[in-house]
Amino acid sequence: SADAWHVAVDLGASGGRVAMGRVVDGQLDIEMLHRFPNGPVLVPWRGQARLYWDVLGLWKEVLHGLALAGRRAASLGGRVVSVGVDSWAVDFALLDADGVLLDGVHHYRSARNDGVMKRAFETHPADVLYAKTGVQFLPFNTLYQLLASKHDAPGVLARARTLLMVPDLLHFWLSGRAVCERTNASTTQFYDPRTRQWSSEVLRAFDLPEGILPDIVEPGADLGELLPVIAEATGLHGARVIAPASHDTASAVVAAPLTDENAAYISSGTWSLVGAELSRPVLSKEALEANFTNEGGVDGTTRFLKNVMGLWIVQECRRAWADVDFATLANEAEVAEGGAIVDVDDPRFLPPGDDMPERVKALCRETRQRVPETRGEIARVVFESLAATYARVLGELERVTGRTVSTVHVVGGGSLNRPLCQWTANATRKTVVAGPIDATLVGNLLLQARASGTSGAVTPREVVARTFAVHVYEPANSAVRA
Ligand code: LFR
Repeated sequence: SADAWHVAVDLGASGGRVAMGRVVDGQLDIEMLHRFPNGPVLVPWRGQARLYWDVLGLWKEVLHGLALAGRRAASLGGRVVSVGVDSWAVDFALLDADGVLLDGVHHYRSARNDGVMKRAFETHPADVLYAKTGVQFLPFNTLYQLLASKHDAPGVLARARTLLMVPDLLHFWLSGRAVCERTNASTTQFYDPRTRQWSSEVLRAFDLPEGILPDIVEPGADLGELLPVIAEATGLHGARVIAPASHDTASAVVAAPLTDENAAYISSGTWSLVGAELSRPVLSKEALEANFTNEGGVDGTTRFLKNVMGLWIVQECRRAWADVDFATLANEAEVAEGGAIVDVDDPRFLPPGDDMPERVKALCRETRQRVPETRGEIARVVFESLAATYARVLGELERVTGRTVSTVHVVGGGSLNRPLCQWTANATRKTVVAGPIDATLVGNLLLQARASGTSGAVTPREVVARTFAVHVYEPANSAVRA
């Protein structure tokens, strides 16, 4: 309905955004209100580097964005009816018995996770863990981070009474309700996708306290009105807090205009999440060997996907290159000499660092390929390597699920990258449909609209199809092959 606005807070690893949106005649109308940077903060621990998120700094920007939303909606003769937060996954806050934040929120790229997953496998074989959780093995899954926390600072976990994922923490500060939203809970690796509950077995096996895990709520859950102090501070009187699909990737999948069950998606941002929407989890030996994850989607669906390192490598290179913008880099890459393909998922790419261009060059050198020198050449190696990896992962997806992928939907910031989309079409030999760009925000807004009953009978994907134009890329002849 025309005067009811929803506010989405969308936190990404490199920046956050606050936007408001409403559904009018089956189309989404979005107003971008506030953008702010995000990134790791270095804090030493016993002389070693540790990375945190500036969670209070983010919260301050969120409050500012909410105040802007209230004023803007009023100036349009409307009002804000709901607020919801999505963010990256796996990271969490621990609260004590008084609901006070303990220790801050660690960044998933922090060195405190080094070696933890490998040690965990010594006592709990990977295949057993996969059979119980169906989660891709990544060294920063919440499970390993909790073990790292226990190792570094045992007092923290001992005092913890509540674990909240990042969006859950903000929902708690907005509404006073401490719950875990399902799509993000499913990334922890102590959630069982079959029972759809926390996995007592896994928690017990690692001697982790199940009592700190709150109730799981569905995406779309109404968490009540904004706390009076927050309504006062932001001017949003009467607005409700509605949990969207709080894992950003789950929101992006809501906004991917998939038309049939053979359509695949790539949610392309800091990470590239390559996968399909399934009606149930796949915990087979083949899925384990391909190291796919079974994350929870909306309406009981499974996000069967794989994390690929993504545009992170280029984001870090940009810092070394005086923050040259993505469009310039894409143009330079398009005309640069290419040909070298590196393993973008090499663990050496995981930590932040000003030497990211050097890391790309070193991998080319090690594999006896032409070493890129210019910005454009380095970016081209990364983009072509991403495209080759997408092709390989989609091939694995087809093998494990027995489906033949018809179309690949690229959503998120990477959908703007023309050469990357074309090289993806070439490498996968599939039609690539690019857009929408702001998929995480759009999915967040549309789930709030559906839950509040302001979008009428149209489904979120129908709204996306009616609202956003897409760009289609057909495979062309190219050197890039799977
Ligand atoms: C993407 C994302 C991925 C998750 C990674 C780390 O923004 O949420 O889905 O694996 O960040 O949390």
